[in-house]
Amino acid sequence: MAELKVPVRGNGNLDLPSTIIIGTRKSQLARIQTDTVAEMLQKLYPSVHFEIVGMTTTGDKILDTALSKIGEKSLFTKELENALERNEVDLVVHSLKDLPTTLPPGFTIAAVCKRENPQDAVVLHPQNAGKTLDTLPEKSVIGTSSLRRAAQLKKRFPHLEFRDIRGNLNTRLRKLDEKNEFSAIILAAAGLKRIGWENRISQLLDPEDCLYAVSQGALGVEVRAKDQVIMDMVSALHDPDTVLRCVAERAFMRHLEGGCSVPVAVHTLIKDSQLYLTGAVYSLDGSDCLKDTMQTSVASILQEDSITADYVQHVGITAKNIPDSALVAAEKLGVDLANLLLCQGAKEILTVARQLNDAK
Ligand code: DPM
Repeated sequence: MAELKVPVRGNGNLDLPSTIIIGTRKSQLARIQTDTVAEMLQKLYPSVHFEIVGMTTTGDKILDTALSKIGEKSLFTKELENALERNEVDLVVHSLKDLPTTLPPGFTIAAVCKRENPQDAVVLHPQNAGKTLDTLPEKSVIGTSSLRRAAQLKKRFPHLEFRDIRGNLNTRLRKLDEKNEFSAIILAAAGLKRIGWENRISQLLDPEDCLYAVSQGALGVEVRAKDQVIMDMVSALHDPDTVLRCVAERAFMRHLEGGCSVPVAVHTLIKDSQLYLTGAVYSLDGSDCLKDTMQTSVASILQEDSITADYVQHVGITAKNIPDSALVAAEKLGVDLANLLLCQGAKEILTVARQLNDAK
């Protein structure tokens, strides 16, 4: 079949590949996320044939251990990256919050799609319908294996108890509904919405109750960093505001040397060309907390002329079609806020949290 020339944003005309293979994990959420991205790409590039290949990752196999205890950072990404490296797939769709802030050499995030609501949500056991975290009885057990959620909520709702729950979204909801172990579980609203269970959300947690995880609610598309044609094609999916927020959040996390295994949380907002970043670190029980907010101008996002020609990465993200000055400002904001908290003792809080969690 003759290849059509389709204009690609910021890059003139390109010779498009005839087939693009997309790798995905096999969970229902991963598949839905991958299908969403594949559909957006198919609309942009009707002449290209998109094929989806499902794969199992280590993270899908280890179902009995809390994520924070597994140490290995690229639990859900390694097998998919191996397939990318071997050219078995050309792109991989992830929840951006599961992607480490430092990617292995040779890979980059070529698209960050418009973010869903990044807030955490409460899903109640059916017998608790109508209740909130405030009104649940003393010693009600809440399921989460996120140290970040547990730390913040223990402090804010001292009458509740927190217990690990693992497995993909389907498994967790089944564990909640079919057993009487948990009164409620905490999950990302974005995942619930994507999987069609938005109606199970009884409460969205505001920033005062629970700051969210770095990049929560955003999808990232990982590619081979040398594959400029694919990168340029996929870059059309970048949502500029989401990119800037996630660059700031990821830079904050990376500079703190945080990860899945420490309680680090954020909140970001873009208003009148100002990017606001709130970041916090917690002890495991939430009693120690360092939290601050900083802001920077990302006004240059409106000036097309500052777009660079190079494939520069910012915390693993390549966004050639977004002004580099705005990306630099967002990254610096994350680093500056991390430094501010480090000066106040963030490193000590995180070190202790890590040690206590490892010893559990
Ligand atoms: C990471 C965490 C969790 C996931 C840690 C955190 C939650 C683990 C748990 C890094 N990845 O949030 O503090 O609750 O035991 C994950 C989910 C999504 C992506 C599910 C969820 C979907 C939402 C999204 C698991 N990764 O958090 O409810 O796209 O952000």
